[in-house]
Amino acid sequence: MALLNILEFPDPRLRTKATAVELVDDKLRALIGDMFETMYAAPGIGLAATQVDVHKRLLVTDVTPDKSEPHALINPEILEKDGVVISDEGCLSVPGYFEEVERAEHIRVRFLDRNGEQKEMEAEGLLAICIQHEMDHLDGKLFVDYLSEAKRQRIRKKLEKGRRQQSAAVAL
Ligand code: GNR
Ligand code: NI
Repeated sequence: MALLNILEFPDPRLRTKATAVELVDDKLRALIGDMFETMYAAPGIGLAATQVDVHKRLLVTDVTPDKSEPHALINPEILEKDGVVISDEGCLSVPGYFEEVERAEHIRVRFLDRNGEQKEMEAEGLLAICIQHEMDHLDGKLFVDYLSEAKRQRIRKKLEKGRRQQSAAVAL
């Protein structure tokens, strides 16, 4: 297992649209293992392959505090959505920022599991929000895209400034 590097906004690679997984094999299962390890270490409640610079339609999530409900969703598709919820979202690719985003309250999703078997799952609450957030990543979309241009630019500038200061500190 290995920890993977997480791309950060405004890295243009986060804008890549992921393509469908063609084959669920041991290599993909190894990537899924590394993505869970990276997500739990962060710590985070979800991770999309896009964030680790793999442009395949694959996401992992576990919204429990005790790592008890890991889900790996391959080629996920939303079949139904209902209701509207607004909640504060964060993103491992936009570290340190939390802003309100509107999502469907309840979703039904079809996907392949890590054995390549087709499954359907209903989700609500934080799990539904997280799956929608991760599926956006697979289309090159970030939660900051729902904010005003001014807010998004402010976040980008602060992240870039923080990174410049970090590299200057490391050079000392
Ligand atoms: O860890 C995460 N927390 C979170 C909180 C509210 C809404 C969405 C998320 S997903 C995020 C991890 C991440 O960036 N996944 O792409
Ligand atoms: Ni994210």
